[in-house]
Amino acid sequence: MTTSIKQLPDIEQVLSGNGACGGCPATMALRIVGKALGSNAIMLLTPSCSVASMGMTPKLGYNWPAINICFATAGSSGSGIAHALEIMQEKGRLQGEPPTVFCWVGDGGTYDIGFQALSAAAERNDNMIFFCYNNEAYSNTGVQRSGATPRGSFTTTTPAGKRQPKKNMALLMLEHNIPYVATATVAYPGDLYDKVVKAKSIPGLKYIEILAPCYLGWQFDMPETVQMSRMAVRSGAWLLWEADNGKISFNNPSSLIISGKKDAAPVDEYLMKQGRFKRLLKGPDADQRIAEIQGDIDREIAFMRERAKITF
Ligand SMILES: Cc1ncc(C[n+]2csc(CCOP(=O)(O)OP(=O)(O)O)c2C)c(N)n1
Ligand code: SF4
Ligand SMILES: [Mg+2]
Repeated sequence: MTTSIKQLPDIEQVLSGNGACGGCPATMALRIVGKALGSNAIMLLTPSCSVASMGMTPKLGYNWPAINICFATAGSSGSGIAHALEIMQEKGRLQGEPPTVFCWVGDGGTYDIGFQALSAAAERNDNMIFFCYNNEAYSNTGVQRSGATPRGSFTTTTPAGKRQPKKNMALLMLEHNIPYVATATVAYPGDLYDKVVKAKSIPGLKYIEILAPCYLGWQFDMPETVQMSRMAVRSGAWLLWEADNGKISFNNPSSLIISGKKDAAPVDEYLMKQGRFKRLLKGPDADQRIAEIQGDIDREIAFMRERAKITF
């Protein structure tokens, strides 16, 4: 059974007074991740909102040793730290439970700029948890499009709306044959918490991607962050799933959509809540553009349903 929000531990690894926007989904997600990981962990971050938010030593906003690394290098830097810890253990220089190595990286640093190093780390199955908090754009630098930006979305580099669909990064990671892959989002904190607890117990490379609706980039009212996250799931624009050793299972409420017990909500309502789709919705070809987005979602649901049937 999924852990309820009331059952989450009191431990706080994200400290008050950090520099994130109010209602920041990345920070909310990190708070839940902190409850699952505890304090015995080493954090690696690439340039992003989470770096800009954390402040400077000795007044760091996150209660872990945190290493600020180059954009392209989360995978390789995580591997280096993980191997260093293994060697220290072998030589008896590290006693007790070794710290969990985790990368905390935006979608720009995962889907695009850091993909090569992540792919190589996954192929080697190096021992770390790689989190992608996905706000579907390069938010920290003023909202440019990334490989995670959905079709139709306005960004400063897609002024007429992005023409291409987003890629399915979690599935790409699954195809690296790593032991654990999961998706999550902030409206389902118990689901995220349970997935991180599980990932922590598994050796090798674990990939967890968290949809993080960012009010600034998506252009909605700040207090609606969690609602937006829930609407993404209910419309099927974001599917909650996990894969243990390659076997995919879906989590509620996505499992109901996948099994056909519940229809996904039409995407219109979700799109209309977000200013980043406003130009598209006002254009003369609005109906066709909405149908394209709905088509992307329907195709993804159908594909994941079939992909989940393949087990070895
Ligand atoms: C090599 C390099 N290119 C560009 C930048 C500028 N930069 C800093 S943060 C950022 C955006 C990161 O986007 P993402 O990884 O999605 O994280 P988010 O800002 O959305 O949290 C960029 C482009 C940089 N620091 N280093
Ligand atoms: S711009 Fe978005 S992701 Fe960045 S700190 Fe603000 S709410 Fe968080
Ligand atoms: Mg981003």
